Amino acid sequence: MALFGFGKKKENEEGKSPEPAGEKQGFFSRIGQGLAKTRRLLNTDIRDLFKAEGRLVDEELLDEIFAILIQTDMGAGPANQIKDRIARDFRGRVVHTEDILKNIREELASLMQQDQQPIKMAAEGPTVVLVVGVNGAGKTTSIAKLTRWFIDQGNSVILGAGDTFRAAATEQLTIWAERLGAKIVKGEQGSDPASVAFRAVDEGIKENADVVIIDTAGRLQTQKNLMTELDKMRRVLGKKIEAAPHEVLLVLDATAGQNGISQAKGFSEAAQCTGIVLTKLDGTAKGGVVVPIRKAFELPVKFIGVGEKPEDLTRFDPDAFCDALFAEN
Ligand SMILES: Nc1nc2c(ncn2[C@@H]2O[C@H](COP(=O)(O)OP(=O)(O)OP(=O)(O)O)[C@@H](O)[C@H]2O)c(=O)[nH]1
Ligand SMILES: [Mg+2]
Repeated sequence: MALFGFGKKKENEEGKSPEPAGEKQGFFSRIGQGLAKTRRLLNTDIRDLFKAEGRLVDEELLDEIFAILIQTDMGAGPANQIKDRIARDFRGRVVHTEDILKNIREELASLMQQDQQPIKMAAEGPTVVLVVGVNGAGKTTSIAKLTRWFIDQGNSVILGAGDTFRAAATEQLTIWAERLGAKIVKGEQGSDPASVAFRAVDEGIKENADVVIIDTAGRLQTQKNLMTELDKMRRVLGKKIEAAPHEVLLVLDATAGQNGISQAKGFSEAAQCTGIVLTKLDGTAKGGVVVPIRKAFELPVKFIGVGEKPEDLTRFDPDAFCDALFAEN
């Protein structure tokens, strides 16, 4: 059950490999496309500052670079850090775009570094993943993507439709489950989500499933009763399997920018999250937001979402992420 790197892709229903040009190249083009908006700023806009013969690194250029960096939502501190490094290395010299881009890429990757923590898999029995976050962050879609990811790695998946608040939420997850070939455990609308979580893990044990992923309704940290409900879900899961939930993934919407981060910090602590799934990176030029997220949370960014389709998710790796941002088309 290898859960590292880019995964061992299986063939899809049509018998075609989804990444015919090779896994790594497929990863770059898919993620690169998904990150197009951020890439346009970091790669294209910075290139546009230079002429073929190069440009003198002076205050004007440094300020122009800073102005572009800041638009990615990386924060003023990190943008200054990158600017200072460029100044230190190149001030007073005529340089070419590639020198500067290499510099930015390296500095950015180092700002995003984190422990490479894969999904913590249970030693035996199903690995239980609870997925939490505010309304509309992309929880249910991310569960579809995670399901695809786990299945692609040879794992069987059972889903728990723990958002019993809205009938449409269960319907949405049921459609994904059918499409992806995963079993789903549901409850009546308005029923106790902890009971759905309990039954989902029960089913996972009976079916000898590798992974059980549980959806939850969107909530805010200020909604005390709903936060208590999450606690109850955790407790119930722990009764069934001692170490469960093995992962509590906090889904964050990248388009919410820095505001979203400060809100989510309290949430993450209250729900004892173990990792972040950063969604909607395709919809924003603010891909630099990974930097303040890394600063604010003592949690690794485990996955990123770059679209609405099940394949639009990848493990977050700072170097691969930066390579994709700076890759030439
Ligand atoms: N472009 C883009 N859209 C996404 C991504 N992830 C989710 N979405 C869209 O965001 C919207 C909300 O996604 P859901 O998965 O329903 O969000 P949720 O957190 O489950 O929402 P609630 O259950 O209502 O709290 C949907 O239209 C998704 O298609 C992503 O990575 N990129
Ligand atoms: Mg949902």
